[in-house]
Amino acid sequence: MTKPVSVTVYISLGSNLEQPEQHVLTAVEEIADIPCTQLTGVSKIYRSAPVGPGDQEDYINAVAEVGTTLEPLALLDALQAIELKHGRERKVRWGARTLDLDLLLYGETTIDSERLTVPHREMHWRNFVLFPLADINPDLILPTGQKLQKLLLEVGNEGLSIGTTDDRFCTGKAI
Ligand code: A4P
Ligand code: MG
Repeated sequence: MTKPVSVTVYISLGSNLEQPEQHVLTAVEEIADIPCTQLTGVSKIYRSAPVGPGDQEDYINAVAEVGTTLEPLALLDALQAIELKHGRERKVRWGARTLDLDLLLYGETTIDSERLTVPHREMHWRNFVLFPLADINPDLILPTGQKLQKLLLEVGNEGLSIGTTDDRFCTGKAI
């Protein structure tokens, strides 16, 4: 039997309710525990101005890199199970949330199905996704052919700052 091939996947983490930093740090550990999946990188932890409706708190954001042999939908199931564990309620699109885990990139694969769009459709213009991604893989080229470095210049770092005093997540270069 041939061994399943491990795919490099990037997952974004976001939280702006109930001790958001704690939700994000715990979720990193839970992602590391997903079956058939190894955590291979974590960005610095960022604080970002909210994008979305109403008067929301700032978000804590980060990106994790994993190698996985899970198929995309099986991985999405695992990520949504972690969101539920954190008391995630889906009420308002882009509304406040205890934990949001988005599948940014699944290797070079492009997916456009009812449950899953990959690359994540908003990632190209969100500095709170692109800067953490660059902490892990600065030379990344997206499946669309876009260079991460070029996207970073386009989006700029407005509203974004380093969001933790936990020195495990403060080691990369300053933005
Ligand atoms: N879905 C499709 N593609 C994906 C994907 N690549 N990854 C589907 C994850 N899910 C994907 O998501 C709705 C459905 O999208 C899922 O059931 C899944 O089948 P959701 O998490 O329930 O809803 P949502 O998160 O409110 O909507 P959406 O459009 O996914 O929002 P985003 O893009 O996740 O944005 N501001 C700051 N500063 N920082 C943030 O992290 N996050 C958001 C949420 C808004 N504003 C923010 C931040
Ligand atoms: Mg989401």
